[in-house]
Amino acid sequence: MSTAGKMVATGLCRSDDHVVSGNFVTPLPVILGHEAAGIVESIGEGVTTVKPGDKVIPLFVPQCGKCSACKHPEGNFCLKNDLVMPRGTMQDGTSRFTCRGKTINHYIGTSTFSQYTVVDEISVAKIDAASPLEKVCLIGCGFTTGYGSAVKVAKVTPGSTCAVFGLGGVGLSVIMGCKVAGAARIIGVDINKGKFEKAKEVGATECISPQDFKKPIHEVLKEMTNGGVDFSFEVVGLLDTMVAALLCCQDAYGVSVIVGLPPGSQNLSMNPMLLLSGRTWKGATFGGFKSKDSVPKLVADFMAKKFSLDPLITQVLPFEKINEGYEMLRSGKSIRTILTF
Ligand code: COD
Ligand code: ZN
Ligand code: ZN
Repeated sequence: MSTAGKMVATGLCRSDDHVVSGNFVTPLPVILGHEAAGIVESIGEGVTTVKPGDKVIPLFVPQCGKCSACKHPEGNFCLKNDLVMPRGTMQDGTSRFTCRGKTINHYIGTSTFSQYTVVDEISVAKIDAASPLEKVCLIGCGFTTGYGSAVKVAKVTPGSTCAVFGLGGVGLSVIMGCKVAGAARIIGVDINKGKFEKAKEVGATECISPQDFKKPIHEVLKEMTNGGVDFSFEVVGLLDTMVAALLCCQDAYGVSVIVGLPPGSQNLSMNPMLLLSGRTWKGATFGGFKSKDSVPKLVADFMAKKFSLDPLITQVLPFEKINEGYEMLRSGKSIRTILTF
């Protein structure tokens, strides 16, 4: 049930870099890359949902449609994922990549840093034939992760107040989701003030840096919002900001969503009273969206101009300049670099 595809565009996401730095462990050697769009070249036996020539987006969270997570109306973390216990293979346990005779591992079912890749049918979605692949590739990870965290996981309500910690590509996408959901106040929080302008461009109503205050940032936010925000989002990937995000939401009804993943396998300790007062603490991968069902719909929403992806794209480079692209991400100078093949 495999699909071979020609890559057209791939985004540079933090998580690929987490493999390079050792913070996310997956079998090596590996072809990284998971935020992409391409065109189907050929299909294996039994494949029915895509055909050669289709424009597609690979899905780093698959949707098998049969497991308990896929069958539950709210679940999206398909049990066939290769994120929790990475095997670095196709679903059948094999690899389709070699280099000078040596087997190369797959990466979370996608491996998009390659001119061609092979994915399982449950790890690919067909999208609108008219869609610009060098933009909609972002729907394969960063955009959807952030946007879904607001509209699907938190279920942001019209007129509400939101706080977003971390204004990278994912945080900006959270802001876009809050805006589409009708939030009245969206407060961006980042230690890099260079991120504020873009955040405001996509919908933040105000931005603050924790470094400008003597008080802890959650206290500042509580004061700014008469007792706490309705929805908060942690989009940095640090334990401290996870706690700050939880603390800054309203004690009795605030909802806090963890989007970031801390380095290593760090644990948090927290006071249960923070939840007994009525808060909700949530988290999700890929914005809580069932991937194969939702990606085509998100592309349709993009084509209908419900949201723009342009603010997320700092630069488009040829594939060969991948290291230059990662240098920009590491130094905080870029939001997303798109590589084209
Ligand atoms: N307080 C506030 N902001 C901070 C702090 C802090 N203490 N420290 C850093 N920041 C800011 C940075 O200045 C930066 O602007 C922002 O936080 C982080 O942005 P980026 O550009 O580094 O990263 P993103 O937006 O591309 O991704 C961030 C995530 C945390 C979402 C990502 O790294 C992650 O953990 N993803 C979740 C795991 C996941 O879903 N993986 C599946 C495939 S991605
Ligand atoms: Zn499943
Ligand atoms: Zn990603």
